[in-house]
Amino acid sequence: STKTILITGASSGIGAATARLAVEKGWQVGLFARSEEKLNALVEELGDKATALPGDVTDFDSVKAAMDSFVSKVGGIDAVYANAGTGLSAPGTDAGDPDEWENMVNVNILGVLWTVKAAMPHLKARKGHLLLTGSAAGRRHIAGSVYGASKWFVHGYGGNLSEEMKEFGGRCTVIAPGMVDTPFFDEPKPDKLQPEDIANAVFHALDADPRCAVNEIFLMPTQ
Ligand code: NJP
Repeated sequence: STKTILITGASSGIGAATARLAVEKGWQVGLFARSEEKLNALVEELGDKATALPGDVTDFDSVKAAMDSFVSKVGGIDAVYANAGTGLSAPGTDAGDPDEWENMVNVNILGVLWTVKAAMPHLKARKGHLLLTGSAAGRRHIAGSVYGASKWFVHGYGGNLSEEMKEFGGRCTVIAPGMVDTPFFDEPKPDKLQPEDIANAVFHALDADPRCAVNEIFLMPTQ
């Protein structure tokens, strides 16, 4: 039967590239993000295998409603990709902007928690697969990065979830990319990773034999 995946942060960059690859592979895809207009444009491009699910990851009820509405349309969820995230170059010292810190905590930490909580009943029902977008900055120490610290949370949480999800035969993968050429940056980055590279990594984890848990994928641009 047709596999299904719900992707957060699907309106651009890595999320949109993963949605395109999923549709190419015949999956039903739920596209979650705030910009309804961008999601509708993507559905227009991808056709009836895609469903726009506008919402905000910082609001648990919004994520839960989207999961429930996707399930009532496609029957269940095999995979959830918690990919929505925001990066601001906020210094971690007293020079940091408290509003930027709060926004990163809300989207990158709480947003992932709410997504996982809303996803879990559906993933349990199908021995499903959870994927999280972490970061190379969530695996190494770099200067000026409350962003990196929020991604260290994602790696810690995802690793623990890999253990907890064994209880029901589920799997969890954290993807740790270095710099990817997406609207995350104002300038194009043609030499860096492309969003399709991350989409391929997502499907490497999803397509792995059930005996194989791909817990973490670290990808860096060669340049
Ligand atoms: O960036 P971008 P990426 N509720 O800006 C959505 C991580 N990462 O693809 O809500 C729901 O194109 C936003 O949609 P909208 C990064 O930290 C990147 O590069 O409509 N959705 C958009 O679809 C992030 O976790 C690099 O504005 C919300 C998406 O998130 C992930 O990769 C390196 C939202 C962001 O797409 C995807 O980022 C790395 C909310 N409250 C990790 N707030 C890199 N690009 O170099 C935002 O290590 N979104």
